[in-house]
Amino acid sequence: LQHSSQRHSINQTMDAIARVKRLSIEGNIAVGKSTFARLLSNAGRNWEVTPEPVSKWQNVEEAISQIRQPLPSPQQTAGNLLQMMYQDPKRWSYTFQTFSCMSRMRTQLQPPPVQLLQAGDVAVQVYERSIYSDRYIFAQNMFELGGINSTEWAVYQDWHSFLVEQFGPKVQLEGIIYLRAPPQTCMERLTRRGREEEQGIQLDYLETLHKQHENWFINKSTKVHFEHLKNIPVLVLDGSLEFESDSEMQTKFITEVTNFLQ
Ligand code: DCP
Repeated sequence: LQHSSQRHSINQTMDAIARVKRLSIEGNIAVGKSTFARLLSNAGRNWEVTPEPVSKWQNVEEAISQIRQPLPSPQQTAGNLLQMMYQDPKRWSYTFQTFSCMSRMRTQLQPPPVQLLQAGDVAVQVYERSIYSDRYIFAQNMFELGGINSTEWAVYQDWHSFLVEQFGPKVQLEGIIYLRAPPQTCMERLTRRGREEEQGIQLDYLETLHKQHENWFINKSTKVHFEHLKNIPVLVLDGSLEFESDSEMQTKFITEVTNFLQ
């Protein structure tokens, strides 16, 4: 009996997954992904936005203790991994990329909320970034810059591919929205928002990340390893526009995303 009810719930989950379209919003640091995600959360009642778990990376201990028992060694405090990575990239980039991808996998594996599935024929789940940009934008960039060495890169790619293959459709995306803007614009926004850990970031770092985005989404020269990503639809939007206080532009963006989903 337990077996058949388990099977029933797996079938329900798989059915639910099939009825949800999953999109990720991609773009350089500080381009405005969170603002855009908030905008999309108002696009329809069957849209759900999952914010990026940045705060978890800023306080690793708290993030972990919410999931399981406190860390085994009380004398040592697990700290602000985002800050550690920017202060000492060679020491901490691999650890950071492991933890950020893990926290995102955990989020992407959550089943879609029930109300989302009841609300309409097509439910839309929007993520800020994805386990794919973690790998093909950030980790790859850090490897190319020398913050991740070739052994760490091999290990990262191995577990990443293994987990994506194991989780299958649950972690797949149906489309990508690329908020595209010049690195200089992102630099200005980054300085304006003043997230403490990021204050040492230089324009040339944003330029390398911009190149990674362009290689994947525009030039299509990034080698991706998963079938579902090879021809994934990409909607490119002009992220340099200041849409936060422009309702006409917001409507235009929402229409573009809605059409993209058809
Ligand atoms: N980061 C990283 N590696 C990853 C993911 C993120 O180094 N795999 C870093 C870059 C930023 C911080 O984490 O310092 C958050 O990055 P995002 O660009 O994802 O988020 P933002 O808050 O900058 O997005 P936006 O301002 O566009 O909403």
